[in-house]
Amino acid sequence: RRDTVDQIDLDQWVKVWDERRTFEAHGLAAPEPGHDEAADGREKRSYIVSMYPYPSGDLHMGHAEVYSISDVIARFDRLRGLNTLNPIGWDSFGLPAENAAIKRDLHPREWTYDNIAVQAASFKRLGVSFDWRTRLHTSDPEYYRWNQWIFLKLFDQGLAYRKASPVNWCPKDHTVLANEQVIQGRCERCGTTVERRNLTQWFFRITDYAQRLLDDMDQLKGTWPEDILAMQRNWIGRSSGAHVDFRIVGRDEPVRVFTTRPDTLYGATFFVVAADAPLARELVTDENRDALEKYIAELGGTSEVERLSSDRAKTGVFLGSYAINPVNGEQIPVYASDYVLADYGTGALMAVPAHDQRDLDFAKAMGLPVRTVVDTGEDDPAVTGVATAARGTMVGSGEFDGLSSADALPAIIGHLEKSGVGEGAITYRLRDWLLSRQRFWGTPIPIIHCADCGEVGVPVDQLPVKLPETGFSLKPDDNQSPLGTATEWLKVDCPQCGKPARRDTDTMDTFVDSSWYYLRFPNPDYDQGPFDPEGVKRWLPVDHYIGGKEHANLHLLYARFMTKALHDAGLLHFTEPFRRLTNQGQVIMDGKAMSKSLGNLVNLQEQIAAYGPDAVRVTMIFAGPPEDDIDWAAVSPAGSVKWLNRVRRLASAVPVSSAGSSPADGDLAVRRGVHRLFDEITSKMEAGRQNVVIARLMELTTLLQQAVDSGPGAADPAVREGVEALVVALSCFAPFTADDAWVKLGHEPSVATTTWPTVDKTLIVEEEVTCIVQVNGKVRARLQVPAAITEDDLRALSLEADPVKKAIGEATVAKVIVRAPKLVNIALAR
Ligand code: ANZ
Ligand code: ZN
Repeated sequence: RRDTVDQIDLDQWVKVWDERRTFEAHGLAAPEPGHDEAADGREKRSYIVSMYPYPSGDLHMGHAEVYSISDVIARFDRLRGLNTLNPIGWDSFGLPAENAAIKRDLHPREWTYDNIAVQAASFKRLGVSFDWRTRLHTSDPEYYRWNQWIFLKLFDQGLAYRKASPVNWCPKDHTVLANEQVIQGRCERCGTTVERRNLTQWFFRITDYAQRLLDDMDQLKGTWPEDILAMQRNWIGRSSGAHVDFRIVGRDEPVRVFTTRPDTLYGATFFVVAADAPLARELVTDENRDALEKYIAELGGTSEVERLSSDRAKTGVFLGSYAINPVNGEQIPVYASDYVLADYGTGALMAVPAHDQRDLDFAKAMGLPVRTVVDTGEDDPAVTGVATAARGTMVGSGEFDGLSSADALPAIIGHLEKSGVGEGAITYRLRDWLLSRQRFWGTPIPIIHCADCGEVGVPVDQLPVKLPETGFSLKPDDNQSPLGTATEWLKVDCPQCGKPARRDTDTMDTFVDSSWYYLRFPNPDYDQGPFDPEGVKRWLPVDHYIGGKEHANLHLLYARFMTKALHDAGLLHFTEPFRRLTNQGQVIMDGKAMSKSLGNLVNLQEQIAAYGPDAVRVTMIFAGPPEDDIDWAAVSPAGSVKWLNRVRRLASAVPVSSAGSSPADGDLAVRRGVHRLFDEITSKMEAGRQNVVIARLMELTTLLQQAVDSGPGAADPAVREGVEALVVALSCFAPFTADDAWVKLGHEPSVATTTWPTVDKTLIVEEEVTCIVQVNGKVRARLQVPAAITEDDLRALSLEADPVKKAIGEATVAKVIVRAPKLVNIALAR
């Protein structure tokens, strides 16, 4: 196999790197024997993790992007002298393998491991600098055994539990779906209308960690993208307010509601419970039971976002019962509706239509009264149909009248607490993590159900509970868990009493696998626990995590939770797993996401065949900042090929005889140019501005070509110095081309084992000029500025200069005219 453009033997290079173990970290779980790491610098480590792939087929363009970006980071760190670990594994449990298995009547294992082999070969062909010793597959019993171990650890600590709860159910894929997998009432994968079912499911108690998940984001400020932090904050959704107990006429037990506006308590004119919560059936009177059942049957399939949307027409049924407002004894009617969520707050609310839009819409739909209790100065919501949510002055609220609503809020909470009918409260939108899946290709939940002893954990010395060889071929319309059909596998004696019992037939959400995989890479064969404590101490937390934005909520939240839970179990020394996070954009085509149905898929292997792996990688990086989407229709892999060939010709032009010459003997102007550019390349690299680095490397190529053609010539030591620097930096992006050029320059491979060139600062002292700053035509300051200063920088600098500030005084600046670098004119408004 040859580079189609200019004959680089790619396979040969892959072989060289493998044989020389070029990309292996120095010591995985422990230092290599005979190394005093403090002395040889290997103590300075860097752990770069890209979100591991799902083996859905061969690598696609999206994979090429994320691994190109993370590989640049890893290669740069290695060249900077950091002992760098860049691991690879596969997220190899999951639904597509199972669907493929059902279709072809082969065990899901076949499809999965075939695809892994294909992807592994493609990674090598792309020249990604993984340390292959870290390789793991989550579907290996040696891996999922530890999912089970961790599950049992959480189970023992009360962090894993089972409860019945309404869930989204896809009747075609035959599984529970998370809320975010339901798009407009349909299954994200197959488009089937989702049903609501009440199932008994396993949960992790992530809500116990809600506040810590919020608080610990302080550790991530500045190193995680702001929007991701905002999304996490939103997802956790902290609200503060009060719990209030409403008695129900004719019932002993009160019903508790959560409200963020206890100051509006006197304005509650009705009461609503979630139609799909058991409470609705408890509160309904006999006359209204049929109506409720009919309403419930019509629900199903509506996503939470839609249910909460204020655009949606409100529906509901009267339950025939009445709730008593604890502050004024008023009896208000109780309704059931789907705009109240069963699993938020308490699944019930006091409705204040004057001040809450959804309540107002419901009141209008049902003809219920609207009573203003906070005067905001706006028009009457009963007339306008627009609820007034602002703060204001209390009215119609008994002893609290005349107070500002801000003062009334704590006063009413105090009143509730004194009377024993409520208290200040904080709720989180975050729910417990539903991890049960009724699918085959996942980690069996290591629980045994015994008629006498209940839920009993499988003793750890009996782990792993391996998947049976049968059960995967269950058709999606068969109405049970696939593992439930493995009749022999199911039967087991209770570990506590020895009587015949039954294994749990659910498997785990694959987000369990990915919540801790980065802990296992330093020693993927470790068999004394899920991860090697020495390896973890050595590499964790992850220095830089790279992956898609689609994981902004769940995966990252689950990984953060798991880290904290394992920390609390005494197994980890840190509480946040990822120090720094980068989310790459998507690869799109003509402005649209690539998809089979749109017919705009770009095939990675075809791109590699046409342009070579290096050009594909360079094109990915050069297309824009890592965070931005790449429109493959707007880029030019052919242009990248041309540039790479120019670099190779340049390297060939430099005579081998100049190897080892002293750069100090080189042409000064060329050296200045090279060092100035390389200084910028280094700082942009540190800042993660990879696309800008490529642009500067292209400039450097041109500069050096000119030096060869019309400057001091190819044999000048300054040219060699520049070309070597170019090739070293290039190795981060185009490893095949760089090593080929490195050898042409007369060196031993691999360029990846050299070091990042250092910039001689004395060569890049900037030229300075004097800039005159005028205010209304009078010279107020003379500033020494770099000759290359930008307009924006110069404007800012001038406005900050003390004499200029003084001259401006209280006046308003009307106009600033900047003629960089020598003149700034400031005009004041009169
Ligand atoms: C009375 C009230 C008056 C409310 C008012 C708001 C404004 P956040 O802010 O998102 O936490 N609520 C309570 N439980 C609910 C549930 N299970 N499903 C849907 N809505 C529920 O929302 C809290 C507010 O949403 C609560 O405060 C409650 O309405 C409603 F002028 O109580 B409020
Ligand atoms: Zn038992």
